[in-house]
Amino acid sequence: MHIIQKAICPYDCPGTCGFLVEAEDNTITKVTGDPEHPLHHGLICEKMQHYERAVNSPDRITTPLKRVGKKGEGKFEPVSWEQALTEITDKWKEILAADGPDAFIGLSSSGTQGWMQKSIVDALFNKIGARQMIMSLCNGAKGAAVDSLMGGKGCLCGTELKDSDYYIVWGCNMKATRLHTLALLNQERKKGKKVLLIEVCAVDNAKYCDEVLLIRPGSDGALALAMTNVIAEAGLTADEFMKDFASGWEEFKATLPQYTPEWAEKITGISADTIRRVALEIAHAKAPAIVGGTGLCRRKNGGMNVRLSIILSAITGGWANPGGGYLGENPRSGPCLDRSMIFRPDLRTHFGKKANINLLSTILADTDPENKVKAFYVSGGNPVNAIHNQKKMEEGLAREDLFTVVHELIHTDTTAYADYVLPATYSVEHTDIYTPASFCHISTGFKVVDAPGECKSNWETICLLAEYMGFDEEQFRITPEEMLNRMLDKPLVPLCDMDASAIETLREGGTVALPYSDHLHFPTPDGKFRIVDPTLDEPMPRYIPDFDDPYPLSLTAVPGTLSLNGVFACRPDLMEKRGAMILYINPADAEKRGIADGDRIIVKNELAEVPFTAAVTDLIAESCVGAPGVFNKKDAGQELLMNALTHSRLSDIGEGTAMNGNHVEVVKA
Ligand SMILES: Nc1nc2c(c(=O)[nH]1)N[C@H]1C(S)=C(S)[C@@H](COP(=O)(O)OP(=O)(O)OC[C@H]3O[C@@H](n4cnc5c(=O)[nH]c(N)nc54)[C@H](O)[C@@H]3O)O[C@H]1N2
Ligand SMILES: Nc1nc2c(c(=O)[nH]1)N[C@H]1C(S)=C(S)[C@@H](COP(=O)(O)OP(=O)(O)OC[C@H]3O[C@@H](n4cnc5c(=O)[nH]c(N)nc54)[C@H](O)[C@@H]3O)O[C@H]1N2
Ligand SMILES: [Mo]
Repeated sequence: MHIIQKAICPYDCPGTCGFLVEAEDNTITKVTGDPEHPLHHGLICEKMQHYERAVNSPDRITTPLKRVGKKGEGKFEPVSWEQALTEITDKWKEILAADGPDAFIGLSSSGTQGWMQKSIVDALFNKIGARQMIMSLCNGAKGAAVDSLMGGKGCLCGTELKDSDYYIVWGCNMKATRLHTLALLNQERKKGKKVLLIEVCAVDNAKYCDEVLLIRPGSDGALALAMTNVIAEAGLTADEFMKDFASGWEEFKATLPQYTPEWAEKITGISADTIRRVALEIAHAKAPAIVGGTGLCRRKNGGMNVRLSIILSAITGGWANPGGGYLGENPRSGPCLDRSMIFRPDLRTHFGKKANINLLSTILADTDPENKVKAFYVSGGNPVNAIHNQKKMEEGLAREDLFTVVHELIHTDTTAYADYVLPATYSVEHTDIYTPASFCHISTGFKVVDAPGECKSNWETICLLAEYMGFDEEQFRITPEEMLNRMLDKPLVPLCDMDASAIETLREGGTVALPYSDHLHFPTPDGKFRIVDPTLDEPMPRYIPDFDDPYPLSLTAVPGTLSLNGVFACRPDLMEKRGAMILYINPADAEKRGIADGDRIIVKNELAEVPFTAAVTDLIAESCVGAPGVFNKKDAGQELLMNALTHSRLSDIGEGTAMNGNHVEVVKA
């Protein structure tokens, strides 16, 4: 039988794209963009164009597996679900009885962004009372900056950018992570609107922008302060507007004169003349918009960098005009459905230790009897390849007294350490709800085909584990389709105010556009844009530097255009096209070290020495080196990867990742 069905991309991009799946006799044959998607109109990325190659991959795990070799060796034998479930839950019961729930860590990571399949895993962790995870690996500091300034609401939606008249793409690789925004900006550029890129690594995006400011890593706060000062000095700030809109503007304005363009030139490497010129361009725009990525927030000073960039976007009053503002995250005007019906915070009775995902390697390697983790459950995650400090991560995972279960689609360098591996499903094999980080829409996608072999979705797997644990909550006995119906029976604002056809669309599988949020009033204590925030350690925005490490080059993670973290490692076509593990380095930094394009190099710091191939380019800032993509050991052809060089350290606010705040030296191999 031939069918065509609407589906939604489950991955962790800011867009949740819509696509059409064609299937023949229960096998996916083709994937194309959904031209009826109300916001993306059928544009999908190169990775998803052949999603069927991932779903039909011969490398999929299709039965439960039990470890037979040493930890890390990746040797398994197939076992039945019944055996796996019995042995896993017997072990969990033993650990919980002997060591209590703090000995249990559960990681429901970025594999799928679907509400059902992601949050049901958290429901089980809540019921067990597992350590409470702080999931701040993407953009903890950026989220905290948006919370501080705007009470977490009021960002632009991606489609509002059509009305902006000046674009500042700030620390965001649009080509990799925001294809729809790139397409929209390409269109608007043709009308004469300017796109300015502020980047440490402009390799992928320079050609789509009118001007690139290559900035020294982590110095964005200084640039924003100097531009704000130039605009204030020129008398171009909208002081009357700011009085109503913001709190703390006059106090902050009084601090600005010290931040001259000459001061910022020394810190940022951008000339004082350029800073003046660009600041005045921004001041004269009616509705300037910042497209704010995560790059500048993944640092010790990350939250401060983001606060200062958002403040700059507001001071000329552009937020009052359509298209003016900050595109960051969570632009919606309300939660629209009650997600807690799935993750069930009310099931938690033990509120013990917390665990920050950025510190996971240190936590797993800790052998102090008071802190030791004994059980680790991973769903949709790959800590060995993707999380900081690879050597320590493997040291922890190799512990004989750590019982690890990984629910996965394919073998990764993390499954190699598992005691049991359980076979998971692709998004087209289960039902889910999706909301994007940077647009105002909500979608549902229903199961299209049956999963191969004995694969089970996160939902089915968690329900079985709950049953074997003896948990009798009804939550663990219903289907995701039933849960979806229950949630749609009780829609929240703004969905409940919408036409009944919106709910119908979601019941059938499709996308509903939600209203934009209010960009002038915020759920902060006084309803205003909070420039000075007394609840923070640094209430008054000012310049603070990044980590001061003993190595000269700042190592930055650049998102791979042909991968999404480790997710597309199952696609040999994409991995071959991507090629070897390269490191972008500026010609001046390369020359100093006698390095030429294509040379084998060693990148080192206090944590590790990792081989790369040098890609010399003047599109990366001096004193910065950039490593695109997340690799696994097989594709890289080596044991140590980029995250062997990244410390487990946190940003200034939001307990966020400081993935880009690491320093290295580079030498010829
Ligand atoms: N193709 C693809 N898409 C992805 C991903 C992927 O790996 N590949 N990952 C997904 C995930 S999990 C996430 S969280 C999102 C992230 O997506 P976004 O939030 O949109 O951020 P990125 O596009 O990763 O932007 C990071 C950019 O910041 C730059 N940068 C780094 N440090 C600095 C700095 O100090 N100053 C400035 N000005 N720029 C800096 C980097 O060079 C990089 O280009 O993307 C998602 N989409
Ligand atoms: N060097 C470097 N490191 C990075 C980044 C970077 O750009 N460069 N990006 C960082 C960011 S922003 C993030 S969010 C993290 C991501 O870190 P992780 O979430 O730990 O890593 P992913 O590679 O996204 O792993 C997701 C895994 O989930 C599996 N999966 C997919 N769908 C499902 C499903 O439905 N069920 C189950 N059980 N499994 C599924 C996939 O096969 C994949 O192996 O990496 C971070 N680390
Ligand atoms: Mo992420």
